[in-house]
Amino acid sequence: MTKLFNHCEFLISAYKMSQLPADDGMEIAFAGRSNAGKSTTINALTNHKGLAKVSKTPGRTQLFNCFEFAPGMRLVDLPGYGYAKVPLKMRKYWDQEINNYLMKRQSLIGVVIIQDIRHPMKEFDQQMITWAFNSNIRSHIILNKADKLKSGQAKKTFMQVQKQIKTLSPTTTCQIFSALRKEGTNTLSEVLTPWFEEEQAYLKQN
Ligand SMILES: Nc1nc2c(ncn2[C@@H]2O[C@H](COP(=O)(O)OP(=O)(O)O)[C@@H](O)[C@H]2O)c(=O)[nH]1
Ligand SMILES: [Mg+2]
Repeated sequence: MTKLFNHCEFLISAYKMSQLPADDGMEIAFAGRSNAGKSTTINALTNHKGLAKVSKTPGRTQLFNCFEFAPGMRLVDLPGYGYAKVPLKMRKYWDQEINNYLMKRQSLIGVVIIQDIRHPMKEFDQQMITWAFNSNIRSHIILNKADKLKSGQAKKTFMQVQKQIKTLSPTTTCQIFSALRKEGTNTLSEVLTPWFEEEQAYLKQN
């Protein structure tokens, strides 16, 4: 197994799209509701405990946090979507900013959608899956915090979610995950590595 993500460095925290790194190369975005575990997942994947800031206060890290693991290859920790406890004005700003990012970012090659396995497939998650499919962007779902459930229960949810995904997007993949215990990181890496490889091969041909 190649360890593509093991030398990942923090690049920049952007408050707006214009502050993001130049829109070339390729990047994968980590999306999901606030507190689902986006930052913890990036830390588990990159094997770097303090890389992405894990927040004790949900909804606080409203920034695009960018990390680079090879020249021009980035992971982006998106702001949590639609968190109810931040002021409405701020929420609207961020929802709009995330939409902008998704619509305009040329270097975006895929999205990882992080969900709390105890609260899967909320409206935003479904929208993201459908949007990714319609936009020809790869997508992978992480059912995080599996350590909070008995394994039978986790598997049951996994099966149900898989069925539901199929109705929205036949290409979207899904896995059980625990960022806390780093369970599922190899699988995640095995899913994401070919995304970059495919894209590189495609870019070389064109
Ligand atoms: N039990 C458990 N807690 C987790 C897991 N992943 C993240 N958390 C906790 O959930 C909270 C939110 O995590 P964070 O990564 O900041 O979520 P984000 O807002 O999506 O970036 C933190 O208290 C984490 O420690 C997990 O796999 N299991
Ligand atoms: Mg975070």
